Amino acid sequence: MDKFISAFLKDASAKNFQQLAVELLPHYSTLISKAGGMLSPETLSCIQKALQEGKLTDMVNHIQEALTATENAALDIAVIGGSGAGKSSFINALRGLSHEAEESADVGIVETTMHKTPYQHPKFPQVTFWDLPGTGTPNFLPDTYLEKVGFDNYDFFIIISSSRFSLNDAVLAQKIKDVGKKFYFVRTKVDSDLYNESKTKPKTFRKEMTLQQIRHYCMENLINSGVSGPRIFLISNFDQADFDFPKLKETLLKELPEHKRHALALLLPNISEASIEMKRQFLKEKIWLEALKSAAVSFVPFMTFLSGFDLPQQEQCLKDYRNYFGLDDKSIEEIAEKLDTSVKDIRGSLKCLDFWSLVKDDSIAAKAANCVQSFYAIRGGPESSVIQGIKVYFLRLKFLDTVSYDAKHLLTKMETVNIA
Ligand SMILES: Nc1nc2c(ncn2[C@@H]2O[C@H](COP(=O)(O)OP(=O)(O)OP(=O)(O)O)[C@@H](O)[C@H]2O)c(=O)[nH]1
Ligand SMILES: [Mg+2]
Repeated sequence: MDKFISAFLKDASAKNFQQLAVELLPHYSTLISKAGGMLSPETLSCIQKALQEGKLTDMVNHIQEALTATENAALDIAVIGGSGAGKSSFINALRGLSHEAEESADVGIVETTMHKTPYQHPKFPQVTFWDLPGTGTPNFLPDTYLEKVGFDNYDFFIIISSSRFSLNDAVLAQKIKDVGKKFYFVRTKVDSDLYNESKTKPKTFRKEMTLQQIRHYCMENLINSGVSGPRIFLISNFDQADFDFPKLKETLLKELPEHKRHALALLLPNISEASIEMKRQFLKEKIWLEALKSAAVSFVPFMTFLSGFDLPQQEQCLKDYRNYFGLDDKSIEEIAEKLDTSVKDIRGSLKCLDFWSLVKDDSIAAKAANCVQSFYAIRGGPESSVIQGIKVYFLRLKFLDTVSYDAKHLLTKMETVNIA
């Protein structure tokens, strides 16, 4: 059990709450991923203050508000670049779609992006990628561009190029900055630059040096066009685990408002153990917040009815986790096809599909009972909502660990096949 929550349940004295208020921030920092958590410093200090003053109803409300804001957060990502720069491929990569998938953004060698086109994420409808006409197209006029595309609708802008960035890109970046939004320069197709360089200069070719040259060239070019300290991410849309793609994702997460991080973290494809682990951490933080909320609720008279152990809700939670980690029924079929094996075979290797065996796990009830013993001591009798709340905490952790374990297991299988 999380030591903060058990300390909370053990002692309802004002002195203990004050001590926990001191420990809240250091403890929270151990729970979150390196890309940050979903509570803003303001929310954290509100929760801390409520705890310090023993105002548990306020504490519950602050946590609930943060959870609701996270759940309802919409994310709109603008992707801008010249014709053929790789905008559609970038969007498809982040949406976890192959270029041939039915819902994928058109990818082609002719100029296919003439209008602003929204692409909703197939699993997260609140997330939309906007494929915007590039700065190199005849329609581009820097002075009116942002107005025309409705800049206020986007959370951030990705400016894409597969060669050098143009003066128009630099002008646009400055205008994005002026309206108070964030932008990121993304240089695509570095895989083909490396390939070409290795073919033309087989004796002197060094991967890191070529990448350094591309970075330097893009930087210089943007600085000369008036962008100060540009940040450039070198990527291949065909390999999200390589080059600066992981760093780009981490930076986007870090720089998003806290309540929006969750949406982006969950949609990022499971391309590496590190990305599965990051997703797990975000979901674990949410489980922790829900448990802290139910622990606080249990000390507030008349609030206990809020928590309960609702089986359909737990079943839905497991389904959601499977969805987040690409282990839903449709994804399993796709994986079986990729691995050239049967769906039955894949399903047989996964532990997360058996809801009942996970729910029936006796150790969950035992752990929950153990945890709430001290709570009885203060409240003088079994408080079913507390046991249920704690059971939900253990159960969800179990779901999460099982699903992420299975996701890692399948990732290793896929990597083995790719290498073979
Ligand atoms: N090698 C390599 N090719 C890429 C990469 N990204 C895109 N491509 C290829 O570049 C071509 C153009 O990619 P798109 O994603 O259609 O580019 P776009 O910016 O959407 O193009 P328009 O819609 O015409 O403006 C396609 O053949 C892609 O397969 C990459 O990172 N590496
Ligand atoms: Mg396109």
